[in-house]
Amino acid sequence: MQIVSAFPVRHDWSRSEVEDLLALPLPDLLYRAATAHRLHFDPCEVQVSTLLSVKTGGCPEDCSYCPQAARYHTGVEASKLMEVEDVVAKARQAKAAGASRFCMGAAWRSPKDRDIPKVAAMIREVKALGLETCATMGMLSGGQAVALKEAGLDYYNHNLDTDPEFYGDIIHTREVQDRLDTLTQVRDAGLKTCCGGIVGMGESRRQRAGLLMTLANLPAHPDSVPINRLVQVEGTPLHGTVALDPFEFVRTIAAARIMMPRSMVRLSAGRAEMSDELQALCFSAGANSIFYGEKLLTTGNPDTERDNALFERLGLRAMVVEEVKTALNDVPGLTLVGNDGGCGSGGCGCSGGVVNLTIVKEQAAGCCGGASQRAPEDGCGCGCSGC
Ligand code: SAM
Ligand code: DTB
Ligand code: SF4
Repeated sequence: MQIVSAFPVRHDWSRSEVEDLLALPLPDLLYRAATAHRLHFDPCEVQVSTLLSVKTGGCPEDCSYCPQAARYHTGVEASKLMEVEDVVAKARQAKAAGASRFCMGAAWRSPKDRDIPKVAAMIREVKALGLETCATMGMLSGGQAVALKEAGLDYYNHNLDTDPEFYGDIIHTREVQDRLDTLTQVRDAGLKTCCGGIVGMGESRRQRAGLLMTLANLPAHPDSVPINRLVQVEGTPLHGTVALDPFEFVRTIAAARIMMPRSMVRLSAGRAEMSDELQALCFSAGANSIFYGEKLLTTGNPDTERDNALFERLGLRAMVVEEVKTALNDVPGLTLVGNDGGCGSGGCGCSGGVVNLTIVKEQAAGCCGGASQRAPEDGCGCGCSGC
């Protein structure tokens, strides 16, 4: 029996292929993304991370979107690296509120070696609470990445932020290659990578395709892919940028899900300005991670009551710990089978799906194997007795 997956993990995407994906009719794009999502995850589970700015403002970089760049007048006051016990107290609160991962952010171009012991102590103590740990602190040397790993760091967030072709329009104080070099140090140290970008910075769809292509063609797909919608902050050069069509944002999430099917796709910054309906579309398009808690780093996030109510209304559950589901191909009794133009059972009369795939699970006589992809309790809809 030929075993295939309609969503192989690929690292050879071309820009035009991604543009074609982004240009699909929305129902087709959402169907493909939702199918990819279900192959690797429970679509009703959302991983929940909480962010804390452990060193705020005063950053020497000139990222045009960022309220923490010292050169812009955004009202963000620079502060020193927080004390370890204050960080741990915040992490304890985040855990009690239901977060499974705690992400510590610092407004640095890169940490100084002298900062590493204190950051390592924060990581060790947060990890000891039973939380997954993540840090985002700018560029790292190989030695710094190893030191953070040894302290118990699970993830390092370092975004590519935008299409390499658009990068020079947004940031002038570093090159894309600097970001790629840090990602290499992070992977080489055995850390998991969290890497994504921002949309809504005035980029074209072609440039959104370029960002997704670059992320998916990294040597390993990032374990987490944050898709941020630009939070427009007064005083930053990007304040006043024409707002992105919300459906373009949904398309970006869906394409990320299809292209990086085993990664957590995070509906990241910008949720405070999104309607519940837009967020619901994003979850349906394959987003399965959020930042939870009233604040991101310096800007607002939906309050926890609003998020709890949203999860309740949508029937979503928070993952207790991030537990990336085993690929279906690894589950005993379950096989992915190529399915050209029909469900493969023969004579059941169904037309097959848009996605060239049948999931066969210890197939009962007369069953089409669930090719119609409906929920099992509804029956497969092909006239057999149900899958
Ligand atoms: N300084 C480090 C760095 O740049 O990697 C870590 C902190 S930086 C604030 C982390 C990420 O926040 C950036 O890569 C960017 O994707 C995101 N970010 C910053 N300002 C944002 C904004 N106004 N809207 C959306 N995302 C933003
Ligand atoms: C990411 O991709 N987005 C988060 C996290 N990683 C560090 C940060 C969003 C920051 C939004 C602007 C602010 O709050 O300062
Ligand atoms: Fe500094 Fe990071 Fe903000 Fe850029 S995004 S200005 S590097 S804190």
